[in-house]
Amino acid sequence: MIKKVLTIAGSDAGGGAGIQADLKTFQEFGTFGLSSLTSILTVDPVAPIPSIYPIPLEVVEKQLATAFSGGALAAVKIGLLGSSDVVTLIESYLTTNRQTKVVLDPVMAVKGNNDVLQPELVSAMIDALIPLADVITPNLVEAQILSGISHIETKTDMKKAAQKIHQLGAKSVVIKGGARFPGEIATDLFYDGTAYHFYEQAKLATDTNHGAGCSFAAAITASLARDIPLNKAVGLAKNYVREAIDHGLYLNDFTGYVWHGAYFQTDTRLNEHLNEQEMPHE
Ligand code: PXL
Repeated sequence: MIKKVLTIAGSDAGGGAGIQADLKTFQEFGTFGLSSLTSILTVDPVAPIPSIYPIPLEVVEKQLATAFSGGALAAVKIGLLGSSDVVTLIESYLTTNRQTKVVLDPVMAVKGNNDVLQPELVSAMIDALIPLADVITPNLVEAQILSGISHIETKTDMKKAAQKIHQLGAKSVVIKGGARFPGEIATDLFYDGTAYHFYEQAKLATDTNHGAGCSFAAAITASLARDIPLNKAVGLAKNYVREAIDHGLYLNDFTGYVWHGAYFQTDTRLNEHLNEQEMPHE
């Protein structure tokens, strides 16, 4: 049976991050994607400034009721929330449905717009969602906020931060070093409460990386739904996102998105089937 995977997140009208990144990634990983939108994010056509429009709470609730109408899903990813009211709602759906395989991408800032960095949202996330998360996937900025370690600049700092975040109640922690981590190596750390695993690759020179964090967490979520062990899921997600960044595309002069079809070569798959087509008879 095809596994059903839900994303609870914001819509990125540009198509590279948020719900769009999640659904595209779920499909690439051979899972059936469902979505509950918490907000809609638009970008200014002439400047890299996003605006965030929250979805009314009752509409978020109706979407969650739809998504969970057949019971728990194979896995759930949580991304951009927008308000702390949504946190209580999500907590109640996850616990009522005894949802397992919950991946929390603790989105606290969107490039160019810090509106989501509300302190009450961060504390609601810590109180209600982190204890329900099987995996939490902070980037460096989010890891600094959650761990209270103000500068994460070395692998030792990363380990300390992962340990602190693990103490908040997430079963596993994956810190995304991303472009911000100093040096030439893109470094991610996976900590399951006992062992530390580093994933290291040379950084790419391209800046088509919008949507990388969402796609990474979505790839882990879909892999979990498919019963892939976490240590392999993280490595697969990293390779998937690396190819997506390497083959990214520009929406306009200032926003470069990752291409979700790169790793599994979606574009050439169609051609193979096209070649099998015979000319229709008259
Ligand atoms: O990458 C964080 C993020 C999360 N969710 C949505 C976004 C973005 C970044 O743009 O648009 C909807």
